[in-house]
Amino acid sequence: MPTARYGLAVAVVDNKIYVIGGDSGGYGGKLKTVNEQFSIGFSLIQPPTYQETIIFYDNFESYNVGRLPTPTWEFWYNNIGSIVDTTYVSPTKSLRLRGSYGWSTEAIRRFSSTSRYIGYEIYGKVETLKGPWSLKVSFIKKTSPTTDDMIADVTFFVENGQPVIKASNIVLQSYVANKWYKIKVVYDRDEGVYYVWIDNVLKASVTMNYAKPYEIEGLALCSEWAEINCYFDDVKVFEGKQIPQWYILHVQSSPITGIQISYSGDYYGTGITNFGIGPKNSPFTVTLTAPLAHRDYIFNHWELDGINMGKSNPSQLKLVM
Ligand SMILES: [Ca+2]
Repeated sequence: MPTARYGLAVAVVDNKIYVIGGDSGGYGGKLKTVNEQFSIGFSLIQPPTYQETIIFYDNFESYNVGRLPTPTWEFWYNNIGSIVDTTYVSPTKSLRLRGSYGWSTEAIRRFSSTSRYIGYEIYGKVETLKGPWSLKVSFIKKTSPTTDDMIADVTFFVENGQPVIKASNIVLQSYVANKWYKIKVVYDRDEGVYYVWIDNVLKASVTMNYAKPYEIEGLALCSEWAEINCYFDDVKVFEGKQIPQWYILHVQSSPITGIQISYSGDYYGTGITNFGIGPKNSPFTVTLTAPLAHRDYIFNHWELDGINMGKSNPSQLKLVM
């Protein structure tokens, strides 16, 4: 844990530590005086805690080899593909899809949910490294006979000769052909954020502004314009019910205590360091405001886990846990 050696105040949330720093400029313990106007805030976002309920699961074992898995799965556009028994994750079969240039093959399975959190988990692999984009999975909503919105997507690209897996426009990692990857997404429809795991490792939280998050119609498994075989297995869609989480925001100061800190936002009040705000249900937002000066100490920055987060007399904490 970092030590707020020169900090005027430090707030601890879970294992995260927020420090309102003092300026120790000069020798002999004298502190220099600074006058600055501060306005920078910061936020902390972590994956939500929720209780998972499976909406559907499909391992493609119940379909005939050589056929499409219809009518359980719909094919809105192209329909090149079939159930195969040549590669799989679970026990004998998987789904092969192949797009063509200008006309993707998309297998859609409809579902409905009113939950704030929805997610999918799939295993996917490509037979060939070819771009610009090939395997893709996303939530989907049809917008016209030939178009749709793809929401919270994960896509296999070949970009500048390099194979990369992307979530929206964020590069997550590279990939190779003929290897199964486990892809998991949790979409927080109220916050407009989705979280992506590849092979059980959290890779990114992606902010997206989709206007109709509660109008999603289904999950789409796609082989796009690269015209290559893409395979899918063990496909799961789930919804999440949020579990209330209670946290105490600890506001401390070091090396001196007895600093008056005011807080506002979802909760209002003042406290004299060291003190706690809570327990409060997450998520919540508060703005902590430190005095500009206390004795010889001059307020001049906030720290998060020992890292200077910017100069700001008030600082906003947004907790989504
Ligand atoms: Ca299978």
